Amino acid sequence: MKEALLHMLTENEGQFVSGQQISDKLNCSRTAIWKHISELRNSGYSIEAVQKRGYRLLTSPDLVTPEEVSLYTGEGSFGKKITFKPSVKSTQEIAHQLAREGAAEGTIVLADEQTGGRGRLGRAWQSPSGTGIWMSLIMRPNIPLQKAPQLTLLIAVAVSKAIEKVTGIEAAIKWPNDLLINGKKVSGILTELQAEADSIHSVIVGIGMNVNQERKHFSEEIIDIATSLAIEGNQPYKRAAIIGEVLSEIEKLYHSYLEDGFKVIKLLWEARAFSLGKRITARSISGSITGYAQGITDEGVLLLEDDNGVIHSIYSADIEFPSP
Ligand code: BT5
Repeated sequence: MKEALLHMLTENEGQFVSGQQISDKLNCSRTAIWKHISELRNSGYSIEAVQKRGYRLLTSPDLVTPEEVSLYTGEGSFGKKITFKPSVKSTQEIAHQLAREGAAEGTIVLADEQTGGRGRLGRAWQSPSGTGIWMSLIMRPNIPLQKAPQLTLLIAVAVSKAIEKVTGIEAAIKWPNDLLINGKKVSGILTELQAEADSIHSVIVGIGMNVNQERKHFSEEIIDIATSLAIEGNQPYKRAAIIGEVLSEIEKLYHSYLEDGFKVIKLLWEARAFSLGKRITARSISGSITGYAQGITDEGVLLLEDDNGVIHSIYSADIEFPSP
């Protein structure tokens, strides 16, 4: 009801919507409308109420609540089901639980703040309140296990496209999961699987994106390597609008991927890749290899040619750029 009311006010932003119109459309009493208007105001929406004219939405806050995000999720099925928590340890944990309980593909978990946000290999992901997008998406692709890394690349392309659409800024992809603007990390992706033998039950895609942080918000540890959309674009952005765009790009690419395979995604990925053709060091638990990044395979594996001309397939690693 609150969500439907907000939809009505937003569709008519800046215009009055009468109490009668609202109660006709939403089939509710004037008292119920007033209660929801008060709740919206308490959440930061500025709504004018004028006798005989009705209600008018003046400004809305930068929230990632279901009612705000649903204004931007469009017709697709990704983001139709939203679980929102003001503060959580990690949205991944909640999404894993929901996936085990049978949550539908496209379900998302959002938090305003994560107190134990995680990156790959047990690393931490800084997720302060009110500034970024901390989201987990449940996917249930019917693909063999070894093709799962393709999904990380698909998500990276989608996030890069969404950033470009909303801000006009190009975000390059550093294999496999970093999005960089001017060489600094603006977003990271964590893909985790629930699978057995060769079958995938679900893929939990964690997307972290720095949106409205200023430089002073970053800790010492990441201040030299991190950036935000607001820093790069010199203006604040609405997180809910970006979430809507990210989900819509993911859903479009995902349908194309399920119908036509990885080829198109591969081309899009390569066009945005930051590390291809560059001299890199791939560091993993089994050691490190330095050489030139040649490209990715149809499976999404990185090919690295070392100084002896041997080509290595890199499945999982951190990429660094060695000093010459
Ligand atoms: C990643 O890991 O880049 C994946 C990050 C995924 C975060 C999302 S948020 C929603 C969901 N819930 C979670 O708990 N996680 C996912 P990795 O490639 O391992 O990068 C981690 C490294 O990035 C850290 O060791 C820091 O150096 C750096 N880092 C940490 N926080 C950052 C931030 N906010 N912005 C940029 N860099 C950061």
